Amino acid sequence: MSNYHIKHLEEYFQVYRKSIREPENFWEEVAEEHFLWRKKWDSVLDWDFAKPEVTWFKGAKLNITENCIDRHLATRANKTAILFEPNNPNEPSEKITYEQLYKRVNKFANVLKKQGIKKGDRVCIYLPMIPELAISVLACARIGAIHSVVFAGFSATALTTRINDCDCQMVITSDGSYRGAKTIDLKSIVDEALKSCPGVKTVLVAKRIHSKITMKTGRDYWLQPLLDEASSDCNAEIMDAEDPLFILYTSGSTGKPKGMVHTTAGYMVYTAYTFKNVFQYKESDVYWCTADVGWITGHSYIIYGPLANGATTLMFEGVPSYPDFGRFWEIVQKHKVTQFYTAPTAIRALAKEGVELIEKHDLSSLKVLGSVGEPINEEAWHWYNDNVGKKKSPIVDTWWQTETGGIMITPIPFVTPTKPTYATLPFIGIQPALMDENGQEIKGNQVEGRLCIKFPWPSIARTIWGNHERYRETYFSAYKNNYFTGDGALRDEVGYYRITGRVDDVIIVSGHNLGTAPIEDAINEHPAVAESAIVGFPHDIKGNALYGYVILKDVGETRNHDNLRKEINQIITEHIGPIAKLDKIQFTSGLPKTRSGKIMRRILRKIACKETANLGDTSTLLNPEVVNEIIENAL
Ligand code: 7RM
Repeated sequence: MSNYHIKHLEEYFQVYRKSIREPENFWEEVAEEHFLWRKKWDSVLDWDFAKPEVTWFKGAKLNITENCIDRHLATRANKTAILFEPNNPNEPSEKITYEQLYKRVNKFANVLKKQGIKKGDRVCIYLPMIPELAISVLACARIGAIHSVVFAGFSATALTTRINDCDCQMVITSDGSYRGAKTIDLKSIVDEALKSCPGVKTVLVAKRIHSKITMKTGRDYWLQPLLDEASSDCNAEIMDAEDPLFILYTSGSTGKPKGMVHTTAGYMVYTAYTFKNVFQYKESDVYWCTADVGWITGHSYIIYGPLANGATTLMFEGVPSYPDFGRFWEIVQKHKVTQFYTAPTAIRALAKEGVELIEKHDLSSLKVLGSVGEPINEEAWHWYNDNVGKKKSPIVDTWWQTETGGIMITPIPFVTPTKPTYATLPFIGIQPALMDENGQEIKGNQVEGRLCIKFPWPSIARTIWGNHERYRETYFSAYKNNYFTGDGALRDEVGYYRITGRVDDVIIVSGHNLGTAPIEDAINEHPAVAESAIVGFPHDIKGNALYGYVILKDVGETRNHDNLRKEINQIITEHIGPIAKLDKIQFTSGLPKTRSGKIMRRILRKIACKETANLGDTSTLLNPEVVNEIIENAL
């Protein structure tokens, strides 16, 4: 029996049980039946969470692009693989068929080779949401180079850190990007970043906005002329199952960003299998995920998962508000989108604009709605369900992480009955556990705890680039023999999960994970700042916004505080990017600290959230008097 496509609840339970009782047999069958292997594996799974070490399909040989492109040519050569919708609605959309994708990826792969890129080399991709982004990702995979996509909203400093951390030899970028009514000068951000990246030998530049930019001789090349000369045949590099496919950076609660390493075979099998089931993808569907490829959602569910299933995946360059807040609905109507996958922050922003813009468009093609990135609040869930889904299209609230590679807890549409704000049941093969403060598993239903995963799944990140010890410490040290997610969750009376949010110092703002430490480090670079602490507070649209408490070096600082606030946000923009700007900045003479010198963020969080009635235990504070001062001046 093929378990590739689950259609009923009993089937879900049956397949789930099998995937837990006989995980190796289960994943072996999925891998065997649905993918193209150059050589089969010697063993399905080897693992030890104590080390930690996980390998799937050891000894197998394959290339993921043969699975995402070549094998579809026999039956889907003229089917649209990538449907590109530009920022400007008056510019035509572009359909790239599987056959065209094959040629364009091969040409690009040959350009990479000609520039000296080999298997195992790292290539940084810093591009807007244009076809070249997906094509360059696939071109790297074609020749076995490890791509490291950096979201094009990150600043030059953030780009420098990411390029240097994994020693990228090449950067692929564009002359600029369109974002709504704005244009962004990407190339000069790259130029700035590369001042401190001695390892980068080559920059390939795609033309998008036709702006005048400076090209550094011997380093920078326009992409198009190189593609024009390149052959459209390029043999796929035969990769080992566990060869790294990509690195993707995610912020941690402390220190520099973590370069999560995903490998080839397990990642492919899991993203393909989840895509098929979580979106109930059918051959003629048009699937649209609004994420940026700069995030894991774009890697797994714009590129690899959909293409591994021979799907049509829509790539949108623009923003939900341009030319107006009806743009998403206009696109759904224009392309008869069947699956629509977005983030709660976008849903809340759209809900605020009212339903008139929805009613002007025909959304009857929609079958499945998805949500990802942060907990979806009840109000947003109902608005999405009632107005976009017309109570007919199930919402799949998909919980997962950069580290998990693929969707972990989610309803299967038309299979799992949904429940507002609940991600519902673990996906096939996933074994969640809730833990108490003492590291013990909390069994039974109607309980709440810290969310762990007990058993490996094929797309778990294998390490942090260059720092395996940090990988162990971050994910495998808190709970013995478990992967710790950093999230809290509750399990209701029927066993459905609701993710309650981060339990560490990561704050999710508009669906972007932001660690507090790197933002504090940036603020502390301001010459007038002595110390700072960042917390999150609830925000109608962003989910959370950032509140900064700042101690100035000169307590009697006479300069205008509003100017200082602007300068602080400017520094944050330069170091991380505009997504990390603070909504509120309060200047204070001190921060509440424990005797061991730790800032008591719990108190600062309560003040920022205006929950000062009960501040909890403040007896261990070294300086309790500062709390009143902070409350009195709270913003
Ligand atoms: C896919 C992605 C991961 C963190 C994760 C959670 C939060 C993501 C949901 C969610 C509640 C969801 N990767 N998160 N999805 N919380 N419900 N459906 O977002 O690495 O960027 O973020 O996002 O806190 O740990 S990510």
